[in-house]
Amino acid sequence: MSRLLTLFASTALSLSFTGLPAKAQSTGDTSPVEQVEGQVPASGDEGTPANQPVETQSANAPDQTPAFENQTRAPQPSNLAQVDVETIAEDLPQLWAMELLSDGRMLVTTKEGAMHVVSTDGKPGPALEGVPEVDARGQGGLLDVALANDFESSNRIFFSFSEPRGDGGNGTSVASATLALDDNGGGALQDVKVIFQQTPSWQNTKHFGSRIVPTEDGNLYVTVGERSDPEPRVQAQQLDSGLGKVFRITAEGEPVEGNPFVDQENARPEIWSFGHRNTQAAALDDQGRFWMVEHGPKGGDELNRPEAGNNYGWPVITYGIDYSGQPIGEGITAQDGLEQPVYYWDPVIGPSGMAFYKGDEFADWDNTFLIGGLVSTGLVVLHLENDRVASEERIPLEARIRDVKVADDGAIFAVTENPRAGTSSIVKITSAR
Ligand SMILES: [Ca+2]
Repeated sequence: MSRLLTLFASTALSLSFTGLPAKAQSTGDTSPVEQVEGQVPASGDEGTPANQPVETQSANAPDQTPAFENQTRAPQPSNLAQVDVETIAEDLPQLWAMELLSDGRMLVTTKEGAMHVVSTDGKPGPALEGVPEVDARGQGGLLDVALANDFESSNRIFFSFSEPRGDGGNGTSVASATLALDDNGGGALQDVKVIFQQTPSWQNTKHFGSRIVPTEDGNLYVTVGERSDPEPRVQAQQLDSGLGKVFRITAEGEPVEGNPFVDQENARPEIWSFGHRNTQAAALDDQGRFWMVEHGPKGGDELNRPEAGNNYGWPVITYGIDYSGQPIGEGITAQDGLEQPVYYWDPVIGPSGMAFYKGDEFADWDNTFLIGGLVSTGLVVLHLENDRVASEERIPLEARIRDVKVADDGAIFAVTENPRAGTSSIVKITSAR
């Protein structure tokens, strides 16, 4: 079932989308129907030469100016990667997240609420037993999955999901479980325990986040959304609300000692940073520092490296505009006390899934972040220098990318999704030689 396709990052794909309006865009995190309507790949102009920005479409907010050089539209690197793309699994149910197991199998979550192990030849095993009920409407579902650092000995996993909380209300929750696999490709989650609940609950189907990033000391960064609607949106700025935050919790769901607001009254002790919109891409760098890419409004996706207690601005400052065409708030992009993003995209990439690249397969990609693009329909490769973006490269994959992982040998695995068909594929990306 393998298909091998060689892509040249800057030249290979001439994507034909005739009949679609040239500037149509959809956010990566709207409802499933909107997600695929009128979408134009933002994978860049395939004819753009090296050393020029890959993004050539008009900005949605052309009058906004970056706060520093290369905060947006950084040039492509001099050497553009050439990749081979091999489909290793297809016609899977629509997936949300993937973890690579040490034997080459893949642990995946489906948006509708199941967990499977996919064999090395691309076949999903029976649904694992013990997955709790999820609210899979809209953007909800079974979301991220992460292996504990001691997974090889403990079989412990963490996963996040849109938890039904009664009366149509819901919220993002994180659970831990022990993965007990059988010899038939299936198995069960045992000792399932909800360790953390984002509150307050809200009655809609939008902006659940979420990613779980285990740290070396056994704690977890957890990203969530601000539930999108005007009323909950502003709670991203409120320390007594769990909306629009990054949390740092222990493996038991407790606030980590040393969190910035543990001693502050009327503040949630689990909060690490705030003023975030909706984050579905997050990873540690090789120094163990936490980075993430959040979905912005129309033209406002942003890369941040959240530091303890800092305010990342949403919805007071942001790049881009509302999907209605109106400004967000006062339409400002900077304010004292609010952090600037390291980088932003206008138009958006629709970020989902993120990995720090380490490995021999792509020598030129040392010290890069790989980011899945729902809207850019490929991988975004950010080359870093001194914690800023030095160059941006795109690997078009002709599909919405939901998650990205790097294997020990440096090969890259990307999970695609097709919300209209309710299907996903897993592709393996290696260097073309
Ligand atoms: Ca921000």
